[in-house]
Amino acid sequence: MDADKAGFCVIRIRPCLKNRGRNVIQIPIDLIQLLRAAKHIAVLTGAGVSAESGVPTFRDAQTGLWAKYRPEDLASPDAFRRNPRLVWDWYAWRRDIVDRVKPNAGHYALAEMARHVSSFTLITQNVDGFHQQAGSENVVELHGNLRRVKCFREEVVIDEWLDAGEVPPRCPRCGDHLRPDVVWFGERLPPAALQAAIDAAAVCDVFFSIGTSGLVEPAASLPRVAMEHGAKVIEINPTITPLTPLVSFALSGPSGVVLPALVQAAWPSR
Ligand code: BV8
Repeated sequence: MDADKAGFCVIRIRPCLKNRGRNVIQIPIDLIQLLRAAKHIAVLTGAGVSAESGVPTFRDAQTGLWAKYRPEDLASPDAFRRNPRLVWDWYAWRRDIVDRVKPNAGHYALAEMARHVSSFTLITQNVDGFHQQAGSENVVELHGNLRRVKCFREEVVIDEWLDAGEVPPRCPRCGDHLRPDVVWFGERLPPAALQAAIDAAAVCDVFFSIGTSGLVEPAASLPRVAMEHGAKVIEINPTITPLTPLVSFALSGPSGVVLPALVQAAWPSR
């Protein structure tokens, strides 16, 4: 544990070769005790939790023909009105990446953590559905899911549509364009999901912020809601974020390495 230049404690999580060459990660005992005593754990995840699966984060530069676009410029209703095909193809490209990779050890460790706590709420900003694929239940999807499609005009999720070769395809009900069922910038979050996230942050005794830069609102305010209600906040991120100076434990490392070690340390499997 070393106090970073900014004077707050960051726990650098690095495997150290200690016993018979097997990687061992040291987790502070007071963090283990906090987890074992926790009654309600709430977790907020961002793109970083899927990075080790091979899904680019929003901070990662876009590649290929998307390199010249900022995600914020494509993920908006105006961008879709201006050029529906461009935005549809961007989501098709992202859906294709997600379809070719798998959840990682971090996703599975969170599904495991839920089995050891009486009350557990997993809130995600991710639209890749990897938490559910890794076995997590009742995942609160704040920003939707790119595997679902809805009508641009009526906002109704559409499961089947006639593929008349038009891109984007048309809504079978009203004929307007179909769009991915995700929340675009400037759009309201699903009220039930947002309320469930705020409620969990307000009652939890431990709140995790994992793999998020904490720049997009209202999701970025959830750790502060938890702090204001007396919860201990733990951040897992290889880089410093605006939240790092405020948390009880800042675990600086990749979530696919840190989370399995944390769960094993707190709830050793036989
Ligand atoms: C709204 C879905 C109003 C689509 C997304 C207050 C102040 C300022 C601005 C605003 C404000 N309130 C609202 C705004 C505007 C805006 C906003 O916040 N803008 C930002 C850019 C300043 N918010 C909105 O527009 C929201 N809507 O406010 O509506 C309203 C209200 C009522 C009625 C009508 C309207 C909607 C926001 C949601 C937008 N949709 N996604 C899609 O995916 O295409 S946001 C999208 O970007 C993601 O879902 C996520 O939320 C965000 C990306 O952030 P992260 O997930 O954190 O990812 P990032 O790449 O940034 O960082 C990755 C992190 O992981 C890094 O820190 C890195 O170090 C770390 N990492 C890397 N590898 C690892 C790792 N960590 C662990 N392990 C590793 N291996």
